[in-house]
Amino acid sequence: MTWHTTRFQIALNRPQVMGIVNVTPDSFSDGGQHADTRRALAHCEKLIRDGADILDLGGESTRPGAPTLTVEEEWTRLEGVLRAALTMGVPLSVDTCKAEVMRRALDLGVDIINDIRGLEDDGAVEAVARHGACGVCLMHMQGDPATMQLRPSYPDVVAEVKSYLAMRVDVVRAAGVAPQRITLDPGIGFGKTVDHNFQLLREQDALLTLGYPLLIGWSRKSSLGALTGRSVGERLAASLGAALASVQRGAHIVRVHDVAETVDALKVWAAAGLISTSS
Ligand code: 9MG
Repeated sequence: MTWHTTRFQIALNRPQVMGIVNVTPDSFSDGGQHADTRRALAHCEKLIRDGADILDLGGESTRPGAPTLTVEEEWTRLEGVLRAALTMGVPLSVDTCKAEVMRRALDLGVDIINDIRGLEDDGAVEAVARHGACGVCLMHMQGDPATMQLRPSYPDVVAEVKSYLAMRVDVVRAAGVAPQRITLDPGIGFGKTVDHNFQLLREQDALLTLGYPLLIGWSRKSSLGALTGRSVGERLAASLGAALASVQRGAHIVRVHDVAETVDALKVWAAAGLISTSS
């Protein structure tokens, strides 16, 4: 299986580690946009040294209560980082929901659009389809980031996530996006309780039957805090456990903050013969 993206055909015969780069202002620094750009680029370089296969850059936080940005605000954060990171030799993903930000990023040459809204915003499907080659990650979310954790509810979370992702695949394929460009993501923590998230992990194989690579993000999420009683800064071990469990259950790409530790854990998992290198 390979994931076709703008510049790279990403082989998925071993799990890929997608490193998270938040291009958000540093609340402890008053150095302005240039300082934030420099800091984000230094983080990109670190994650690549740590073994990241893919970088995922986002300018707008998806945490409940985080402010929403205009296109110009989001693009001001992203543009300089994207231009420089495009020379770093690894596939570059942009985490955005806005069609105009997608268009601008794709015009610069980014490889992947990662959309927590499954390309539901006006013009998003068209932006990806028109490009002709970029990869795309379609994620499930119930509600929107501001309110999604107030009262998530499903008759059957796995069935609902699966049918939503199948429906979004139909939409993007009908717009002309080739299947090799698509990955799917159940959206751990996006409009889901702790039980919903762990049910999705236990029954992840139901999503694999859709026939697309799975990208999963458990890193530091609050369900791990609920399970372990740990604060966000103390969730490394739980994040590694969740990454390994999701890979064991067939995930192709794990989206993580702690790249070096995840790469090491996956090496041990592979040496133990627990990772199939054929599918
Ligand atoms: C942006 N973002 C935050 N969490 C995420 C997750 O679990 N998956 C994807 N694809 N994107 C995410």
